[in-house]
Amino acid sequence: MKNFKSLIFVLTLIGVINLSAQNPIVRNQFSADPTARVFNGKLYVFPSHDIAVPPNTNLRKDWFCMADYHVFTSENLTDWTDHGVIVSQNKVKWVDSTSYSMWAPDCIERNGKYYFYFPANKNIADANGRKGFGIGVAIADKPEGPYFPQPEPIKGVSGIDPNVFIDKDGQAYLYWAMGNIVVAKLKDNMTELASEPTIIANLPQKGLKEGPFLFERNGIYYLTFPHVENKIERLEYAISDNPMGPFKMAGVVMDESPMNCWTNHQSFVQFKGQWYLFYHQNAYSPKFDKNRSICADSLFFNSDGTIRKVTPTLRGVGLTKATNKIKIDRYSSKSDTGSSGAFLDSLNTFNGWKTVLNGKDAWVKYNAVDFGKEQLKSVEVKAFSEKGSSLQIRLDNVDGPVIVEVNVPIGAAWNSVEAKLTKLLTGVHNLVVMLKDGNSIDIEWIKFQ
Ligand code: FUB
Repeated sequence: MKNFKSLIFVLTLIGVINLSAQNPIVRNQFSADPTARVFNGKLYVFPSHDIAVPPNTNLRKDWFCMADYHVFTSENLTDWTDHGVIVSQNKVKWVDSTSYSMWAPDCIERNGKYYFYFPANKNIADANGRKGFGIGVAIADKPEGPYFPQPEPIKGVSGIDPNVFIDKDGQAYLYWAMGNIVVAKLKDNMTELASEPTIIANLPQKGLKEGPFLFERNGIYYLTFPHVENKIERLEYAISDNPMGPFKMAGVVMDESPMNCWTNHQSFVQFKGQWYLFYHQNAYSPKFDKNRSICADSLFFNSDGTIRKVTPTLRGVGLTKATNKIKIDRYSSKSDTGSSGAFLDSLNTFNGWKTVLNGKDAWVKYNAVDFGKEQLKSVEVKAFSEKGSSLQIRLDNVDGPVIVEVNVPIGAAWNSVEAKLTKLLTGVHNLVVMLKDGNSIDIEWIKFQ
């Protein structure tokens, strides 16, 4: 037991520990600006890492504070592993290690090497006397690292939010943001520009644009970027038949954040046949939108190649194992009245949420629960109900068959209640958790065995 505890401690220290599925994906630290890539059949996410402003610094309390980068992986979009820090501000020669300015990164593979691109404030002025943001490259033999940063940032580039695209003919392009979106060709060594930077034309002129991410599908080059059309950023895209343009505006991929997060930042990836949009919101920090959390949702194209707008979900992507503690507060849908989610502890939001069902027929629906091959026989529910109450779990939808009724005894303390299923379950199912009578119930999780 002691050895097991030390193993968990060590794994936590180096960051190799499984995280949960659902949105947000990363549940023990802030994460933002996710770039998702598929390397060797595995999904890798390279986000930036928001932290609280360290004490005894002169840093702005109302601004981004970012000192390093982690990488996260998943083979099934359900289980995620944090591989720990790959690049940090105090290990890069050219970076001002007091600036906490490691903003949105990217990573790409070329000829068996992995190139990690990141912006940060420079500690030395360039030939024109400018410090500001440079973009650096760190190189690794494996996507998890170790990454070795180049001693200098890329010459001729000042700006943020690097994104690299390699076309079918092998030509690599670097995109970045500096008020406008800029593109230049990269040399084969991936660390030097091969052409003069060009501002991409025909994009909206009014309102900030940043965070370019370019991908190609069926011969269409999609240049996607956050843009402030109104008050905060939304995700937009333009299309072209050439990675350098000219581009034509094509629409909105995601509207402004319902949580009022000022920024958003996107990447698009196809994994095991399905397209996904990775983005961020401020789910764990509703009052301070510079502490963000990455999310993923499925993405679909129309037959003419245009992108269908994505609505952010709590449920996210990937199957949830029935034998795990299922946080149904990450529901797929809910009744119009009587159902809500709330933080378990608003002072420690990483503890997550609970579901509150209050009012006759209040329900939440939770999709894609994997009961596996073993026949599961019972459910355990962590809940409380001050007046005592009971809930039903139904299959598929609100009118679907009841698979179990759970009585939650009177009491204001969290309780674990078990009940037998009316039928043995295997395979993947959508579940509806519904209040049977009118007394309110708070639910932390449900779990099958
Ligand atoms: O994370 C810092 C900055 O906020 C990024 O570089 C921008 O894209 C925005 O998300």
